[in-house]
Amino acid sequence: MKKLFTSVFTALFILSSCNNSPQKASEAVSAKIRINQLGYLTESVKRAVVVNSEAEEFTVTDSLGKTVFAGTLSDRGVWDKSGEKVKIADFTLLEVPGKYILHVKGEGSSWPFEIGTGVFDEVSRSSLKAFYLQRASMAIEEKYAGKYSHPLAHPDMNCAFHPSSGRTGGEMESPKGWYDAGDYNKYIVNAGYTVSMLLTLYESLPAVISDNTNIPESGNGISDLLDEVKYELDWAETMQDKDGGVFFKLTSKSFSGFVKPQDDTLPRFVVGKSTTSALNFAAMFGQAARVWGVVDKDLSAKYLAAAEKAWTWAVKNPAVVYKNPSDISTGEYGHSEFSGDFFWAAAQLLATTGKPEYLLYINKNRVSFDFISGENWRSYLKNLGYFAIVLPASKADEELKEEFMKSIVNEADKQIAILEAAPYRQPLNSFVWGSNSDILGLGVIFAQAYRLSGEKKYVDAATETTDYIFGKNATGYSFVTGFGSKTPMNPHFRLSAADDITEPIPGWVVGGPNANLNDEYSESRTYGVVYPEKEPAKCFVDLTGSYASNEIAINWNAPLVYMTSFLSEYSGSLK
Ligand code: 9MR
Ligand code: 9MR
Repeated sequence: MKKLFTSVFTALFILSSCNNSPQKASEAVSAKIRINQLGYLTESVKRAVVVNSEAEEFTVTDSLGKTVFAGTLSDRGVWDKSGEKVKIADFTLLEVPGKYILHVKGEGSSWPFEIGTGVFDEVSRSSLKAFYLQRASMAIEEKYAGKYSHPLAHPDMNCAFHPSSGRTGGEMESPKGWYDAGDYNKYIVNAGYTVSMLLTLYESLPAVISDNTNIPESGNGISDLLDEVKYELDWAETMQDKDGGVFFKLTSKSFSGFVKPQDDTLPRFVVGKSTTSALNFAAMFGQAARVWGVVDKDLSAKYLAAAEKAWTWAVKNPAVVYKNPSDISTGEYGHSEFSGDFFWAAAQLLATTGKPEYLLYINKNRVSFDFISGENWRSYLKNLGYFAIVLPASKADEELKEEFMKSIVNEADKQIAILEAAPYRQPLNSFVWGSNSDILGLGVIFAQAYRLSGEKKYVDAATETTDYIFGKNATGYSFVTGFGSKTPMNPHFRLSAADDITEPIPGWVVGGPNANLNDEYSESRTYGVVYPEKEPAKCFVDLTGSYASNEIAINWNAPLVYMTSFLSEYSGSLK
């Protein structure tokens, strides 16, 4: 492949000895150049976007200021979602590891970026470590957390049953688990997607997360990813009722203030019980039973029994919708169309057990594999079911595996066509609450298609999709805290807002552009924020008040861990 391009390469590649043009000290970083601020893998596609510019050329300089590459900007037309005239700078052929800056005459320079095989290694570890820092009910110690340490908070040892749980009076212990997001609550619906996405990463690329990410369980001989997931499962287990049903959430009655976790002393309740919480439980424990089957047989058997009890409950109670009772105002994760939830749980249980009853369910209730934007905690579940069926460890029959593989690859092809046609060369066209997790979820589809087909075009699509997250987007932000030059400094994140440290906890992707402006200021909603720009792909504001564009959440970070780990692994550098 490389040989084929030699002539183009020589034409574009200006050797440093012929043309030395060190960056002018006065040249400013241009907001019109949108680049992956972390960088590009050595042998991957490398593209940046330049907006609203009449320029036709670009150059790239190395760390000594020497021009090492020159190219033409290609016109991509106007993007209706951002209102910008878009051009693409393609420097794929620059394959020398190093630190670089891209320049557009008359506009300025890009943020610095790197080319190398290890570009995503640190963020892959950090985005998983973020989950450790999100743990409830234990002291987060300095030796693991550095300056982000804090004392034990939310022990959750005396949680009263709210009447909506179906129990009258009494309390239970419900410790451990991760805080859901910028708030300090714990929700079964959302834990399910998150656990399943992380376990899917583990099952697809088992060696990807080592046993040395510096968490308390590091060095125990088990991947830190599994240790981290188990901390959530330990909590989720407490949420199963004796009849197999599963309580919906463990929360205070309303959201706490922006206080340190140890200062949030609002009483916490066991709230609700729904078909969705039972199915989230059945799916995550059904999958965990498969994963722990090779790590710990007893635990695996216990997980499977719990999962099947929850499944049975859901089959008997197929239409129990969760709605916040009048005295509860924390997250609702509410929906009432459960076919995707059922399909996902049945697929996990089929992949783990091979039992005919789950196959029968799947065959009678096929839900198609496709990408739907928004609310990944419910819209993406069926896709996680497909990923389970096609795993090497899956006990589903070959015919079903074949069919599901085709569905995944076909959808990936459809999304590549969308990416190719989009001015920015990314596949998302709808920007709602958590849009960054939509982008990452699309990336996971490409990564799965690559696993199934071995075709490089899926890695390229995954790469360009990930570039969006790190800065090749209409806001110019690298959306992951602590990674890139222009990153969110004020996420809607209680742990970070209350910790007296300027830099937010690193490794979290924020929700991203949200054209629904759900938190915008109005006369009736005096706590809202003002969005400076209103084009859908630009509806983002780095303000603590913006919970609808700038919060962090476990279900948004799980696919970030997936994508950055996938690319690290692909480049061969992750140890
Ligand atoms: O802080 C809350 C955040 O974690 C949730 O995602 C969000 C939506 O449920 O709600 C936030 O809380 C806000 C509440 O809904 C309305 N009053 C202002 C609160 C934030 O300061
Ligand atoms: O991620 C959720 C998003 O899809 C919903 O539209 C939104 C409003 O219901 O709630 C989001 O979830 C929040 C949850 O309710 C409470 N914890 C913070 C979550 C992230 O904003």
